[in-house]
Amino acid sequence: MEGKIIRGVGGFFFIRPIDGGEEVPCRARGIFKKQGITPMVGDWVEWSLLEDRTGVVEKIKPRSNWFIRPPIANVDTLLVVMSFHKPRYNLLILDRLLVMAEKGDAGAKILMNKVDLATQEDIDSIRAIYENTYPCFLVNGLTGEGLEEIKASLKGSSAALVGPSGVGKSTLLNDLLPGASASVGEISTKTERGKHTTRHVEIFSIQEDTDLFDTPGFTSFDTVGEESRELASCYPEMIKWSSQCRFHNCQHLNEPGCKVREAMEEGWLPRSRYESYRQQMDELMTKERNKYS
Ligand SMILES: Nc1nc2c(ncn2[C@@H]2O[C@H](COP(=O)(O)OP(=O)(O)OP(=O)(O)O)[C@@H](O)[C@H]2O)c(=O)[nH]1
Ligand SMILES: [Mg+2]
Ligand SMILES: [Zn+2]
Repeated sequence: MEGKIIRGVGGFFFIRPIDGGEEVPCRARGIFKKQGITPMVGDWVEWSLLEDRTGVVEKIKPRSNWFIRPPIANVDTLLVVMSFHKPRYNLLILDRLLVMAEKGDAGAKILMNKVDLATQEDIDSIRAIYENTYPCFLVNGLTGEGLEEIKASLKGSSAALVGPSGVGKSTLLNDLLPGASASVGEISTKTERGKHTTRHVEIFSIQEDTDLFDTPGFTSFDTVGEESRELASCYPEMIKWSSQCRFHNCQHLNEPGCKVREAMEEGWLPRSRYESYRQQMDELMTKERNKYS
């Protein structure tokens, strides 16, 4: 039988059978562990039913893509969620998540939530940075405002809500699927951060053929996976400048004749995007130095 893993808790993977019907708790065959493979939420699998009504995952189908943090597979679009306040958005984390989408060959949409707490200045500055590069939506989790268009655009695909704790991912899921009853947490009054309310990745079917992953938030974020020489290609708006740099292997740091830096200085490329690129480059190059020395 075939199905999709829609959550994993306590050693069980819950599978939604492809032909409908109740979800089935399954264990993974021991062979996966020996091969160092862990089934992931989002995996399409073959499974068989045991007498006690639990199942066994027999085979994992090839993934179209997958991510480590959060651990999710077969995702067409990352819905990168940030809030205007409580917690205040962090452009470096936002850019890291956009890089993650590019690296994983997923589309990305930016959902700026808690628009009720935004000033016009906040809205304008986010727009100025991203509007030419990524679809950017202003949403309100408390009222559901701004979600209709997003919902329509997701039809027939699978998308994941990702972003820091407390930005409102589970709230937005509940708006998109009344009845999902995903737990929603408070914001710490002291730190204005979320409290890690969502603990596990879980898939919800929000309309026909449309899966939405709710994922746990995080407070810190490390550069993962990518290599320094690939980073620039994960900034779509840099590509047209980088092809004009004097050196074909320009890393857009301090090289003479760097058109990317020039574009930033002349205001064509948002400064914050260039700065988050540099920050990640520093981290990746330090990592690579440590690895090869
Ligand atoms: N003012 C305001 N508050 C919101 C909005 N959307 C969500 N919230 C609140 O933000 C808090 C955190 O929401 P959650 O949905 O739990 O956030 P989360 O991103 O799922 O957090 P984790 O599960 O910890 O990763 C809750 O108190 C929500 O009521 C909004 O548009 N405006
Ligand atoms: Mg949550
Ligand atoms: Zn350059």
